[in-house]
Amino acid sequence: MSGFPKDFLWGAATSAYQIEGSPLADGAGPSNWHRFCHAATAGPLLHENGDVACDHYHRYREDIALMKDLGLQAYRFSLSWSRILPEGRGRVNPAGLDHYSRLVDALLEAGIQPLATLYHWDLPAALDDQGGWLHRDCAGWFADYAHRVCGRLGDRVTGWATLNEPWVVAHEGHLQGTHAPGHACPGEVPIVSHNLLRAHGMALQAGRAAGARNLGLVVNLEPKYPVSDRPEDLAATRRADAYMNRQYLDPVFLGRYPAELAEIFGADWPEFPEDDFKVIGEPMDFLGINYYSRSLTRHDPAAAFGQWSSERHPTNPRTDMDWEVFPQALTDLLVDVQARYGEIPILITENGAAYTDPPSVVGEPQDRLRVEYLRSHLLALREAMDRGVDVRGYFAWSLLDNFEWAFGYAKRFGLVHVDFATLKRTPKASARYYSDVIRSGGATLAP
Ligand code: IFM
Repeated sequence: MSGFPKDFLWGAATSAYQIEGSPLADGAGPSNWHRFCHAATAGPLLHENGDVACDHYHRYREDIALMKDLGLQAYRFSLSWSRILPEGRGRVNPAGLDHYSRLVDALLEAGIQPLATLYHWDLPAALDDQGGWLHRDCAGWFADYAHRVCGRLGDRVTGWATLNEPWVVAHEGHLQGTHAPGHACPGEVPIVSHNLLRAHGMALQAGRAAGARNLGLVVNLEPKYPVSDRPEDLAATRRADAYMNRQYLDPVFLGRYPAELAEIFGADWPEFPEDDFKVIGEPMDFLGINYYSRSLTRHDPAAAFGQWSSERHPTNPRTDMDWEVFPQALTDLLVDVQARYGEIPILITENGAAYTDPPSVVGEPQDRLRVEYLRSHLLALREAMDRGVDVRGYFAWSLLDNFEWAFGYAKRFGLVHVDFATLKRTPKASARYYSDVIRSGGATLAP
């Protein structure tokens, strides 16, 4: 196997609501996640919220110093839409834009490339009141927001992701009800997904018109493997793959939805205007892929949705999310994506693992399982590159332990430990390990 190319980009990722805290500071409006967490009847399982999180809103300079110390070359963060447009559209809150402008300048001063995500799940509550992603106009509201942000930061931000993981927005927010806005209504899923994809295409156009360069979409891909060779398990696997993975990539690259979706949604599957697919298919500069795990699929006529059930391998190791550790699937999915959709520069925009770090007596937490997770996945990534996949960079999830949505603060994904009582940051062994990998250009990744 060859090493990583010299210009390969090494980074780490976070998102606004998960780390910033102070969600209403300096004129910001509430987001749907702020409201979801504070609702008496819904909200995260642990009844926690992002009010303080890692206080990155105030401590970003300290965090950038940490990134510099670790040798990160790029930092992927998201912008809070409702800090910038408190009502989601119309009036701009200059303090919100100024905050991100300072963040970007501080990153550039530290020699770190800023990669900004425009939407990582925190929708302005005022737009949620109007239907949120169920409202067809939400795509246009998002494009207006993209235009304003790209107009202000487009001269300095080196890469833009329009959306993070549209599948999670639709599935957790509208089918499972475990994420904001907390709906459990299967018929909403295709509408929300379609409006998110339209929003993505329109934001590409609006961002470019405002001067932004290097724009793409971030999807989370979870390869589906059948539990057996029985025809019904193979068909169920195709449905599960269409629902989670191809639902987003087929319209973007092939101009149509996978046929299995009509079968899955039945009478809830809408007719979409043909012209929408021109917008959705607006060419991208890169594809961002988040990879964590794979799942095994079984035909299951009793399943509440789609007639399949998902399983984890019974004996392979799992992370604290109960996600199977299976690096081979990262190689497989990258090879498959390139074969199905053609060559496009790919960034691994998230990859990482939640583990309860053993308490350290002195010094840094010895998170050996996370080190092994990173090592094995970087080797799997390099294998895909050796097989001809055009991967340009890798972002570990996450820089910091943070607010893991419905799981609150119980799941720790950070390379850097955060003591949520004192907010003290302590790099873990995985941070040092990753730092060595970066400094050696991947050469320290012994197979
Ligand atoms: O924390 C999330 C992130 O917000 C989106 N991708 C998956 C991560 C781990 O669950």
